[in-house]
Amino acid sequence: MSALVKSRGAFIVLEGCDRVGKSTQVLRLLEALTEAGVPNKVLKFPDRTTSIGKHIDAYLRRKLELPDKAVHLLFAANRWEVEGEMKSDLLSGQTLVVDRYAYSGVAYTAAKKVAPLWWCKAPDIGIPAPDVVFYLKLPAKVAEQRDVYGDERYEQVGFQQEVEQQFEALRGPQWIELDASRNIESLHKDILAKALEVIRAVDRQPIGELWTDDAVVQSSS
Ligand code: T5A
Repeated sequence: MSALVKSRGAFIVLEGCDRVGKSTQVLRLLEALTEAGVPNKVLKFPDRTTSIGKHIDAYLRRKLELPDKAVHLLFAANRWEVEGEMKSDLLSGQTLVVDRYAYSGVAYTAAKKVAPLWWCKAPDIGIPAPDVVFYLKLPAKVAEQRDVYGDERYEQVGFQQEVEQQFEALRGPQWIELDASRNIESLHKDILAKALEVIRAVDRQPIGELWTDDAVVQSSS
């Protein structure tokens, strides 16, 4: 159930495959929103600082082996552990700028082909839904040329191509796809303009919940 509120912050997510430029754009957006006087907070998933996040970090750096389904649930738990805080931040008028979210959770596990799509979505059902998702799209072979590529578990071109296909299947009405091969400033200008539009528009809208009405999830139950 969604709470009707008088005034709240916007929930903005940046998504995409590895090294497409999400963190760079999150930082630019944070600077611009702060300069514009918009109260804001940045979150990044996975949050590697929590006890769950430390296990995820070790897994990504190949220091720890875990079954695919177990690590999927850890990524989801890592979001649920801050769900209450996210809602109260939004309701108090703070705009959240979030570097990866549940879409990454689904896309990376679905790309491994270890579970059906409904199973991948299930642990995140009901988590706050973003007001806008900026999806940065870049061919994996271009991302591979960016620095420090290949250090972590999923940074392999073939796997990233699978992940990209899964992201495409998750597109919703709140998605905005951007060509991530463009230069940093031109991407930033487009993201900022749309973000400010969304911040103005969500003011009196309730916070949504992710995948509660999803057709894939409904058809499995
Ligand atoms: N994962 C995550 C799951 O499996 N399940 C989940 O539920 C979640 C949440 C860690 C991994 O975890 C997986 C997905 C990931 O494999 P991460 O820590 O976010 O996720 O890892 P990355 O996506 O690899 O994050 P990075 O910070 O490494 O990449 P970014 O943020 O996409 O890219 P960024 O901004 O750091 O830029 C990379 C390089 O490109 C340059 C930058 O200067 C930098 O050198 N760059 C550009 N160059 C040219 N043109 C542009 N427009 C550029 N923008 C940036």
